Amino acid sequence: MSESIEAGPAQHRLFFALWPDDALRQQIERNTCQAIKEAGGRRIPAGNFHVTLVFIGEVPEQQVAGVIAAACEVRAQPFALTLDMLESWTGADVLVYSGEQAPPALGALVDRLRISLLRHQFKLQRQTFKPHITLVRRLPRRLPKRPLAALQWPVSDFALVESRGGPDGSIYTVIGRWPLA
Ligand code: 2AM
Repeated sequence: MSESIEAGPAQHRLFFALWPDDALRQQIERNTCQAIKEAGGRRIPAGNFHVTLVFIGEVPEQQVAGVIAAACEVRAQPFALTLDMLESWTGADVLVYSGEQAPPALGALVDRLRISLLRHQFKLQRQTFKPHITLVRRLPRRLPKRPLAALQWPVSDFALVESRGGPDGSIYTVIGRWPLA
């Protein structure tokens, strides 16, 4: 058997996300650093903070263009996202910075991304969407839900991101960004 058959086609682990700029990342760090210290577990580096919109999963190399085409067809309005709660989710054992009130335009963006991906023949898991940034994984104990300093995020685009496993956790690479208008 040849090497290429054994290795199989290259796969890319992809997801759509809201990707904060550096100033927002610093603000997220400021708002959450005390809670993260108290929580224990494995902290997510500030450079990896994001809000997942749609998790796509493993995509063969030759189908990545289809994901990009699906993104290009999405039209959605800009919106303001507020994150203002700290919660731990059991099962996933994560600590998250979440928003109680998802703006309708955010729900519409997620729906349109999903519909566009389905039109391009991508199969998606059922996912209940609640906007959040994962702060800590392998949380050692559940913490009571509580309000946190609010982050006001004016969202004007969305991103397609590739995730690869690294020695110290996930390495994310932004493949493309699309404006909301
Ligand atoms: P999370 O932050 O809520 O854990 C990249 O891996 C992103 O996709 C992560 O932010 C993660 O969301 C989400 N993700 C990873 N694996 C997933 C899966 N199997 N199902 C749904 N979302 C997943």
